[in-house]
Amino acid sequence: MPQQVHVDHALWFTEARFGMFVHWGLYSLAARHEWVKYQEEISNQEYQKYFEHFDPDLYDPREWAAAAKKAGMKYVVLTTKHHDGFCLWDSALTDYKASNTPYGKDLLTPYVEALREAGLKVGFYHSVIDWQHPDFAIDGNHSERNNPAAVELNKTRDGGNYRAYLHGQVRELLTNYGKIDYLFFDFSYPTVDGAASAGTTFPGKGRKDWGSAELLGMIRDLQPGIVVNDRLDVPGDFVTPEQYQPAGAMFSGGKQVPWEACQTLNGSWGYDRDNLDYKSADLLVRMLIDGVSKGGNLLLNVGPTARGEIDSRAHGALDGMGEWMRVHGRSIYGAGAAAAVPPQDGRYTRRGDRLYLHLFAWPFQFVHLPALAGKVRYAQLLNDASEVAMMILGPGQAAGHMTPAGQDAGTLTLKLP
Ligand code: FUL
Repeated sequence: MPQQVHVDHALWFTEARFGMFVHWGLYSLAARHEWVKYQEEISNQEYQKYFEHFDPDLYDPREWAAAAKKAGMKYVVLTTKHHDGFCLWDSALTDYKASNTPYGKDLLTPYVEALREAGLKVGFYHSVIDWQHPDFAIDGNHSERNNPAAVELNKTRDGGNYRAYLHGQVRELLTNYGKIDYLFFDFSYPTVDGAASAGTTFPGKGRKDWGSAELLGMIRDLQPGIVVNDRLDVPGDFVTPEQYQPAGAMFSGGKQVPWEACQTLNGSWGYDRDNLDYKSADLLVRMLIDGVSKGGNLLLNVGPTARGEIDSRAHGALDGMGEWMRVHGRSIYGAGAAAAVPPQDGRYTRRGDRLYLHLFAWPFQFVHLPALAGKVRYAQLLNDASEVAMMILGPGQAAGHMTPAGQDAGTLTLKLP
């Protein structure tokens, strides 16, 4: 059986397997991708209209928590600040925050309270990129990358000031909201020069120097139980492959660590009104199974609307997953990779002496599991605990006999001695 990799100080994380990512901020008003400021090169002045109209009257994080729970998720991760720099909490270090918009209030307190009430773990996402901060260097990943004044502007931008701001804000987040279980930083990258600023390197100004080791030290002091991802240029507790399903084990700093695939419902993280390209609940379930079968978690994203609601399309996907999780959750929570090689179009997950065989396609009437011949005590479908007959066909060959009973019945529980 492959070794199950976990975070030593936070077993809950790999037990949980399934969480909700929430991308929500000013870009939810533009409703066409969270990178809209960058993609359309919107100036701070033009982007200000979203700040002035930010008034999410339907914001009720208890509804988010209920939707996450119903879907079978165990934790939620909210964007405290995305790359546009807008802060959802009442930070003392900036005016660019929810409490200064027409909404006029901190959004994080009700969020953490709602999650705790629902028994969900509390996660924060925090962007180290900041297109609004006056000391954040303008480079090729910046919304102002083609600003003709970028080179001049950069001469006075001081990475040290930005670093102090970043550290100060993380301190606020980890001091003012009680116990925080999870932190997703996003993201450090190799130097990318913009068109106008090509060739500028900001010597001595600490460009993209997040002071990561010191920052991580502070985080561990403030929240010893927290799990932190690895997007700060230093090894983290876990890694966050983005919009793909890893093939197997993953590493950070040379050490095998838990991984969590973060995935969108429709390719955009922020609310994207006209994007109709939603993954089906069926596909999402397969992605979750696939991840767990390789030892990973799934962090599935929703992008609430500017009014603060998870829309019906996202609810549809979550509810569909919830239906599956209600009866199949025991093959997911606390489960991980198994040594056995699954049949075609199948995946194994394992928890203790239970081996779960998830069949993505019906193999007509029989599933052949030669490697398990004589090793299975009892076999049943997971959804209804109905028996699945087993036959030893010959040397080294075992078959489970199934009568297909509908698409719900795709998971077999194989009880091992
Ligand atoms: C990326 C970001 O740039 C996306 O907007 C999103 O937040 C994703 C989870 O991480 O790197």
